[in-house]
Amino acid sequence: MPHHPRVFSGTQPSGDLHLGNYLGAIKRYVEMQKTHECIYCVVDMHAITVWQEPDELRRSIREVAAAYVASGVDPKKNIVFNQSRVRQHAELAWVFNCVARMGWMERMTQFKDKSAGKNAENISLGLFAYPSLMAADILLYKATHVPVGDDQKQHLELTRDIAAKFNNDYARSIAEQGLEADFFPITDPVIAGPATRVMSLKDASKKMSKSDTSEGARILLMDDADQISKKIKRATTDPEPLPSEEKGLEGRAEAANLVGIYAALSDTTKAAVLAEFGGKGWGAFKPALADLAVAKLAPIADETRRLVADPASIDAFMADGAARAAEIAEKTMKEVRSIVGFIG
Ligand code: AQP
Repeated sequence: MPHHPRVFSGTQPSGDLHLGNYLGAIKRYVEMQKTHECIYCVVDMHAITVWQEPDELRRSIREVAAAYVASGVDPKKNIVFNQSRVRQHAELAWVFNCVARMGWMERMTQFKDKSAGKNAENISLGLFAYPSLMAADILLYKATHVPVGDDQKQHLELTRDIAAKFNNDYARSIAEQGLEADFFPITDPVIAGPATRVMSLKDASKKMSKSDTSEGARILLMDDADQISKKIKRATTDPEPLPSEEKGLEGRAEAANLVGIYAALSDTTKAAVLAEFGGKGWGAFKPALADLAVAKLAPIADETRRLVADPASIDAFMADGAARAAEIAEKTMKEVRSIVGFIG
């Protein structure tokens, strides 16, 4: 039997949300709730794989949950909660730590990047196990679709490998329990649209990221109009005018990035943006992009601020979401415990 279609995704409360998080993930969460049953998590357990000040973590958890809602996620129709509240995430992650192979984990490029250089001896064990916890987040809800940015593709492949190995290693036990042979679904990543990988405004060979030391490299969801305009104005570009067709963006990473951002913000395609701006210079395009970004982001920032001013209401919808999530999670964990051979 095919698995019931269900969407799961999450964002870390590990710093200020930026345009990449919004266009690559949160905006897509909003779109998918129109067609799917959705579970959106604030992944606080992932956040502590690198050090987080406890007060700052609390603030950030509420801000990310508020940003989901301010962007248009409906916490009544969907489930919105913070990960640590549903203990089964940690429990399933342990089982998956025993399913995943060291060789698989060692190939994860995000881990290799984050553990490279002088930090090598001082990184947490949790950072290495991060993708196994991510597989648990997704498979706990037997999610079939996961909207993410392009940087998460390899982690989604690992999730599929873990699901397949679990289904295979425990095939006999799964059958004995009277459960479907494809106990865990082979989840599809949903990486689509014109901005699956938003790049740094200062160096288009690097993705826009929370941990970039250059403030000017990223637009924050909470930036004001002035900051947004300045950052776009100072974004690195080449001297050529914009091409009229997408093919003309080849080899022009900065231009491709800004056109992709414009397309995603205005819910259109890069081709349509170039049909409008082809032949025009940056002096025309950058102010138009700045106006568009301000028009789209300012209402979200205002609404996020309004919501975080009342933390009790955020905690209330997260508690409600967690209770509904826990029901699904416990059903899966009960099955997993008996499949594995645990008693009780
Ligand atoms: N630049 C990006 N373009 C498109 N999507 C992106 N995402 C992140 N950066 C971009 C997507 O946002 C979602 C949440 O990401 P996360 O906070 O869980 O983790 P992250 O990828 O570690 O975020 P950062 O900002 O890149 O943090 P650092 O600097 O710590 O590495 C995911 O769906 C992600 O794909």
